[in-house]
Amino acid sequence: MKIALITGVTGQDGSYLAELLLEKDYQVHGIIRRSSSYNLDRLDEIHIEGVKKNENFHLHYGDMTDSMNVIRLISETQPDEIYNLAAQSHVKVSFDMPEYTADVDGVGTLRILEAVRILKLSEKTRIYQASTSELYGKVQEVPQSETTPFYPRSPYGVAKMYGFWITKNYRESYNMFAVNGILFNHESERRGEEFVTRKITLAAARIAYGKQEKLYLGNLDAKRDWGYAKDYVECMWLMLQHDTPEDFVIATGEMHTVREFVEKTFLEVGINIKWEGEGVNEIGIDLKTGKTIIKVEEKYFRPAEVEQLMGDPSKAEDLLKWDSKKTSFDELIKKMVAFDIKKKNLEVYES
Ligand code: NAP
Ligand code: F7E
Repeated sequence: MKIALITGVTGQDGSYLAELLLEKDYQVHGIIRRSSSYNLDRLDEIHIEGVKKNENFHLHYGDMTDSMNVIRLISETQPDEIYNLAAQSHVKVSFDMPEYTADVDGVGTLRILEAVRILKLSEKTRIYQASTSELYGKVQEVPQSETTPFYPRSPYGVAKMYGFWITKNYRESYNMFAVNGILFNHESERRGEEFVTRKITLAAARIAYGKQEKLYLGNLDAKRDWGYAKDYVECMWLMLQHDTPEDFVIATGEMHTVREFVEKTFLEVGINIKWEGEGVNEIGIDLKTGKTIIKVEEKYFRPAEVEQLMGDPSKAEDLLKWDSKKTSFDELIKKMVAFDIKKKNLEVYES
């Protein structure tokens, strides 16, 4: 039985990855943070504290800022594979908490790599580092591939840039199987509610059921390459099964605006949006009722924006036989909206 250690197991990707690895008969160890409120909801399929247990799934308290804890957990679990998914992953928040973001997302990666080296596990343990399309930031070419130069635009992007290079450096210096997955935006029913896609699908469900008046958004013209998280975690696993340690771009190769995401999502709940005005004065009107249901709010703008991202997934398609077209943009929206309506996450909500 293979042993995997997942940092960030309570996150969107960590929870899907844990399920995938359990299906593949792994012993899965996940690191969770101590929290005063329950933070294991995304693990409900495989674990409910004190209620439901999977004998191959083990949770341990830890934190990426605590080197001794990281070393002890790796020593105790002796993993064949480590998936380093833990991060302060919100780009806008990284402008408010740049030092913490650097510590967790940048130096945190070093802590994992150095622990593996100190414990003399370099030959046994393969490491996946959750790198990101935010490395491309102010894009230097379109689409972005493994050879496109980086130009990060946020403390998050810069911290992840350190994570990317230190992973590559340990691979080259110590011959470790340590790889970067340069993943473009990927979303799902489990996406954090403060990311734009989930904020929109939840708001559409609530507005359609009369539980919310308006949705406040930032830059409607930002363009992203949005995929489905469940498809992307499969690729993380494939990268660690590959013969040689290599970095891969994971993306759909399609780009859409936030505005388009809004329009399609609201259509899914039967609302046609008409746009009026410009910039911060732009509003989205429900064509049928004439009510303003979308407003632009400056507080959601970022000090430096990543205007567009679109990846070229050909290397992963060729070498890993990964299917970048498995879930389409429209299917992704349908899944998220259906979940948010069914979940009836529809308690009265003030933005
Ligand atoms: P997420 O939902 O925000 O999950 C982040 C995870 O990291 C959570 O489990 C969180 O724990 C944990 N975490 C945060 N700070 C930590 C700390 N100091 N010590 C230990 N754990 C900590 O993120 P995601 O969307 O699943 O993304 C997974 C990884 O891929 C992240 O590294 C992200 O930066 C990267 N990435 C994501 C995307 C995307 O589009 N989703 C694209 C490219 C790269 P709590 O639950 O306790 O907060
Ligand atoms: O923003 C714009 C915003 O926060 C997408 C993380 O998983 O993917 C994610 O980072 C776009 C940006 O994701 C709102 O300005 C407009 O241009 O959903 P997001 P992100 O910043 O792209 C990358 C690949 C990661 O690695 C990150 O970890 O949407 N936008 N209005 C808004 N964004 C938010 N959050 N909220 C708004 O109201």
